[in-house]
Amino acid sequence: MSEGIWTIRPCPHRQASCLARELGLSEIAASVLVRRGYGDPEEARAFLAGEQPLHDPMLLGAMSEAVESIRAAIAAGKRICVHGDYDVDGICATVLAVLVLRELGAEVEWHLPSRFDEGYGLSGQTLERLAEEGCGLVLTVDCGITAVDEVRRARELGLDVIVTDHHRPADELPECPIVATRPSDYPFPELCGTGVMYKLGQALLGADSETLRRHLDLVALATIADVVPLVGENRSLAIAGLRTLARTQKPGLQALMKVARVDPATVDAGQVGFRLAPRINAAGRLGHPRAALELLLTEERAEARRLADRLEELNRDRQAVEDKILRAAIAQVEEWPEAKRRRRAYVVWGEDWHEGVIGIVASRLVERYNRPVVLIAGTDGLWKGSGRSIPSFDLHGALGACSQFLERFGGHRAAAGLSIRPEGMEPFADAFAAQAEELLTPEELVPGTTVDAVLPRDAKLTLALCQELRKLAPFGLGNPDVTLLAPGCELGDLATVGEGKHLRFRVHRNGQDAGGAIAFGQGTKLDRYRREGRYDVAFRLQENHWNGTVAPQLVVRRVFDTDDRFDELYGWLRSQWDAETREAQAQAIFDELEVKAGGPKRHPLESETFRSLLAEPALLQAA
Ligand SMILES: [Mn+2]
Repeated sequence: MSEGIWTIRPCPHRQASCLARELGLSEIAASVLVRRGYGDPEEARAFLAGEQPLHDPMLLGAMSEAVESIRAAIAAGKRICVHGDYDVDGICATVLAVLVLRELGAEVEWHLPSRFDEGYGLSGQTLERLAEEGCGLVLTVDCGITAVDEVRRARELGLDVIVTDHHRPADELPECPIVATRPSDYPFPELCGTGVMYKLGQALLGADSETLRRHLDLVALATIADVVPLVGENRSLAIAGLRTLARTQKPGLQALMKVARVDPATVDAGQVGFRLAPRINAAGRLGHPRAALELLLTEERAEARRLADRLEELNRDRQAVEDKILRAAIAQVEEWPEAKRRRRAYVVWGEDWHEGVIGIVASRLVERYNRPVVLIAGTDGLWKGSGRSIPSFDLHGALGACSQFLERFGGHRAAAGLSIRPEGMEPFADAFAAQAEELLTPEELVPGTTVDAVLPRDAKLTLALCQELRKLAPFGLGNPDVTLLAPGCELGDLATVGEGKHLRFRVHRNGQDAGGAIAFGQGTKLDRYRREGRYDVAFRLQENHWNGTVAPQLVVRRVFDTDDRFDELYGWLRSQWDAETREAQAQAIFDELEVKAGGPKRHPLESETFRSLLAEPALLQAA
């Protein structure tokens, strides 16, 4: 399997050196910050401290109108129903809204739709039931922005509605107060649904409300789980929220961390994303999300334990269902004739697949095949599909182009859902592949690795560097974990671990041991790496606690073969350093690296000119 290519953004090194001096950082950490757009010392300091500005909640949509009608409803003794969604963001936003409204003395109930009978968003039926039961105001969270007809119907029934949401609006908006990131002049439109609800909470309880700050744990969970960019206000909310989560008083979150084996003291974005969020989502994937909401809301320890155990069980079931579908989908693709496997986008379906997990399986297949994938599950009547894409392909746009075969579709660039008649599947698969054929180049199907810094030859991988890079956390969309590249390594003591699944080895550079490495899921590559040779290792640096000791460890992302021509080109560059008159290309490389005698050393792979000469040696001879 191809390791693809790696790329690196340019870095004005003088700026990095200056930043390193100003903030007392290493050159490596400073260059990562510069490459991520935090070259200005003040901005970098604010970024590291997680002190991005929190904006005025009143700027968000029709905030004052929403606040007024909530206050009026409470004063009139109207019952308020919070209407959420079945995923982590929708559930956390519902819990937060209930807690804020209770704080204001409101009579509150909640409603979460089921993925299976009602589906996403507001339904007319639910609103009719609420009106009948004497509810006076519906507050939507994490949904509602496209519910134009439903809101109209609600008002006919005498039900007031306030929509809070962060999804993309359609051309027409519901006729009611809307607190949403779009359309709005709000300076940071990337909040998740719970983030939007938090701003409404600030408008109702005051920006410095102690109560609200206690519930930042919910905001951190949702912000990380909903995969919104972890920059700007989201970064501040996630950092403050993770701290709140570490000492949360919610019995449900304490119990959930216990069953998920997460140490509250060191909980981070990775543990939220990979351990806590899947358990909260499991209820809604396999059935009704109620158990997850009750867990977050309960004040009873015994009930919290019971619900956490229930989610643990559901999550195990979810995992089993997911593994089964994943294996079946891979088996299908492997059996396809060569021509079909060469398609640039895949549509795969199964009659007995569970529609609650096809989205996660589609993501796994995108990782595996590096192309857009739509997975379709058979149900009575219309079949349901879920697609995931690669960055260069607009999935929602492509579905639009194939819409003649679809009954319904919706979503965005990276992820979308659809429903389809069984007989429409073959022609849809052909049309979808044809779209990808037209829009995707073969290069775009090659996995790319973005490198944040190339290690100089004498760089040491120390615990201090680990700790420095960890200051950039929490990592996620918009702020990925830092990827370093150690070029020209030899790999020693290779062994598989975890029943052959993973690979463990030691990395040697320039004849010195640079550290222990673990490559998750790469056990099958044992023989490839056993070959004599040199490798460029892309990895993230992690503190590894083991047996009472702590040491830096390389968590390997990809291993590339070192270019055969590297030594020759490097030899030429070295001779040019001492030459009386330098060739123009050599001078260009020295200028890009901004190296000078006695200054910080930089690896030539950080120079674009050097990399292009390596890729095309003819360019050097031509000069
Ligand atoms: Mn959401």
